[in-house]
Amino acid sequence: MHIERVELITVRMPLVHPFTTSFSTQTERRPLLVRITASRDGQTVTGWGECVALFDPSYSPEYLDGAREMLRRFLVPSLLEWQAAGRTVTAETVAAATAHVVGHRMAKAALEMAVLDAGLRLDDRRFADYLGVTRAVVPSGVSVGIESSIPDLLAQVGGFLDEGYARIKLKIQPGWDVEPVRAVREKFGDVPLQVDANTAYRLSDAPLLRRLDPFDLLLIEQPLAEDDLRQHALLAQQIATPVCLDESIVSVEAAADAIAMGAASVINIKPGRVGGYLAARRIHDLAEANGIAVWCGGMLETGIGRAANIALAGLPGFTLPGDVSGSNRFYAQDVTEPVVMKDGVVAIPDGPGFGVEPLADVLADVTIDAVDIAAHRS
Ligand code: OSB
Ligand code: MG
Repeated sequence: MHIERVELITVRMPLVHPFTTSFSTQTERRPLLVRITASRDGQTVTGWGECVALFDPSYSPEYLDGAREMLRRFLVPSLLEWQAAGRTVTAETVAAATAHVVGHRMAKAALEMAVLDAGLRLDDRRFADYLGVTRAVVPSGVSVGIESSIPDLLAQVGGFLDEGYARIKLKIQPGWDVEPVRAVREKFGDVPLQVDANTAYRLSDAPLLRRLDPFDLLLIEQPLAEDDLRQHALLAQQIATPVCLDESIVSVEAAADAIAMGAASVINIKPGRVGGYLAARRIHDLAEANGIAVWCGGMLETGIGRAANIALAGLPGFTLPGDVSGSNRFYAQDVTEPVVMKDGVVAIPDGPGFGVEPLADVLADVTIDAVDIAAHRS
């Protein structure tokens, strides 16, 4: 394909309810969308990507303004230079075209994602078909933040269970762990339940974390620090709850190390965190070959990222429900037609590419910044 133009569109979206984790309280999200105009054989299409970096560098080193600057100053120019040198531009070549930039995987993932969507649209092909996914729907789980009281938490969880969500994930931190889990088990019984600590504990907390053993949780996500695979392996030997990694899995290599060390028996795959959907697919394949379950994580995506995640979650190794909830779990108004959760599942979109695009009037309303980069005609 020939890239004509790349736009970096920052949008502002209020959350329907504050989302508190061990690292922050969010009341709004500012996703960065990447719009690519690309052509081939006289046909011109628009491809969309979404950068999952949060506003602050609190979940990962990347953050909104840094990712936008990285794309504007380094990644997009590198891809355009690659193109000007006569090299092929496809989703499969974006990583090579930007390989001289160290790190910044979320920014790279957003660019690769937009190229992937554009390329699939030029081929009139669905992302799910590209992946070889044959399922039409995937189970939908929901991530529930830290609330100010147990009754508030039970009201939230009760609402999501009434809606039909297939699995509940509770955010935990020291002081908000055994009691909320016990309260949810006592009130709602044997529902599929897991917890996410976002690195809030230390290995010396193993005796405390062992108190979660009797609650038969599906998993505990990222209890310890991002860069401490070895201590996760030690913790896994001291608790019965399966250990799942999120923050630690920044690449295919990190996934291979974690599996080899016994640091994780489950992996949360977030395409943005690992550098894109192609790396995400490779981690899925690696995990499947090693008998490690995976599920699709979320980063409060708009309908764009949500649509792509839902297709990815259709791969056979995704044996646990993902954080792929309906748009209304976070947003009163999504930028796309809303993703709808019904009967515990969300449907893989039908159109070419990721099958969704922003609604022009909504996009205009929520856009707070736009950077426009034109390619030189060769
Ligand atoms: O740890 O999975 C996480 C949101 C932002 C940053 C990190 C995480 C999360 C979530 C929300 O848990 C998942 C979602 O988008 O539904
Ligand atoms: Mg997590």
